[in-house]
Amino acid sequence: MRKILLLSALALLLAACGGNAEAGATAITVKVSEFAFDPNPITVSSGAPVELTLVNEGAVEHDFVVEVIPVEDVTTEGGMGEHEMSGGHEEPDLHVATAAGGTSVLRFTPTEPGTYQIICSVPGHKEAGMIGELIVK
Ligand SMILES: [Cu+2]
Repeated sequence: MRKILLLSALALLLAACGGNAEAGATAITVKVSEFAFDPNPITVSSGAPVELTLVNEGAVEHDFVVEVIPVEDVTTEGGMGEHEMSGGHEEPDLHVATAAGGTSVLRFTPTEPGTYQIICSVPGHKEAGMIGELIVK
């Protein structure tokens, strides 16, 4: 009995300390390089907060853009801020840019199931095939 209590206490402790994600968020690490997102597709759940860490393993800057997607509670951390983007001038619903060798974080809660296109908006990258899929279940 004592052992079981100890094990459940340990399990609670591990659950509380799991990963660096904010409480309750699904943590996903996405590697970017020339010219791909990994993993691809990325699958998340509607209504559940997501913490996406973008790790740039490439030699140039890359970003993560979903132009139109119903989302709530969007925040970014460690991004590059203003940078040159191809396409329209409207700010996409999801966007974080990462310098070569850098890391940035994008947090959001998707609210509508569907399949959404991810692109890297750095000029020429989408055209080079830097396209992915975000699946919201
Ligand atoms: Cu890119």
